Amino acid sequence: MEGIVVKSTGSWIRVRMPDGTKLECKLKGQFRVMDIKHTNPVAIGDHVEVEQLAGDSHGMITHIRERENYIIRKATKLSKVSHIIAANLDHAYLIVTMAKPRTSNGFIDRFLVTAAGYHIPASLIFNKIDIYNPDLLQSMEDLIPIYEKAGYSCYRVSALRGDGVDRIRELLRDKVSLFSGHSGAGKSALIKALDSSLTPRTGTLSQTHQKGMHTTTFAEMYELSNRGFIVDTPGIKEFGLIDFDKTEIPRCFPEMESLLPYCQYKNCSHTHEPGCAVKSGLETGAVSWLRYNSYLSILNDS
Ligand SMILES: Nc1nc2c(ncn2[C@@H]2O[C@H](COP(=O)(O)OP(=O)(O)OP(=O)(O)O)[C@@H](O)[C@H]2O)c(=O)[nH]1
Ligand SMILES: [Mg+2]
Ligand SMILES: [Zn+2]
Repeated sequence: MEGIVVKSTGSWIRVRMPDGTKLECKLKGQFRVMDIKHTNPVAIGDHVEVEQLAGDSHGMITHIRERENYIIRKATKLSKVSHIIAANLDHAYLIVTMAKPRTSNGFIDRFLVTAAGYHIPASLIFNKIDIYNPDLLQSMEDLIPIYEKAGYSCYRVSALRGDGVDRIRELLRDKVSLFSGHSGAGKSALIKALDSSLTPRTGTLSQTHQKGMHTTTFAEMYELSNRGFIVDTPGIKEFGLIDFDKTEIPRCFPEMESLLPYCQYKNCSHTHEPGCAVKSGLETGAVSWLRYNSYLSILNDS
């Protein structure tokens, strides 16, 4: 029997079987040492073969199908082992908030670069539009065209009030999607709003800093009635880029990628070289300064 991993808390792995039931499984011993680079040999979204012996209430995972893609994060910037957040994704959504908590442009761009680096299409969901004052709404409306022009879809949503939720539900139909973002951005609340029969735990914000309290502690895949699967993930503070070659970074900015063949130098870093098409793109407006500054910052850290 083949199923999909929907939750993994260490020793137990929950697998959704083809009939929709969930089976708690263990890994057959040989996998534990198979992949020492990752802390988790099995990831949410993995397609696995499961064996269930007569009389056993749990199953044994005997085989993991090759992943079409996956998204990884490191425990810390310096750590050698990494954690596979999820595998076999059709799309990744970043839940962005202008306030409570604030999502910075740098964080948005690192998420988009990470998704591009793993070849996963990405979009932005601006949540909590019900609480923004005119200034914050204006900042959001200033930001959205910059991302749309770079090739990313943006959605305006209130998980609490319901604005834009029907649209998101349609986007998720028959797809496997991931929700990421800061703690408190409303990833779990949006899943609840998409389908009231789903009950991920949602948290409150800290009184002092208006930040989330890390309510979701393990990633979990939820299923909508339209056969959309969503991976709810724990909130993260920053996206550490993993195993990225500096020369790959410009390709992870779609609006820059199309200009790269026109740079005078093949190995142009788009920082100081003459005849740089990306820098000309800044003059014409094809590349925004906001995104270019993120590029420089990412280049600097990697
Ligand atoms: N006003 C308003 N509050 C919202 C909205 N979406 C979520 N919230 C609130 O924000 C708080 C955090 O929501 P969660 O869904 O737990 O946030 P999360 O992103 O899952 O956070 P972690 O699990 O900690 O990563 C809760 O108090 C929600 O009620 C929204 O659209 N508008
Ligand atoms: Mg959550
Ligand atoms: Zn260049």
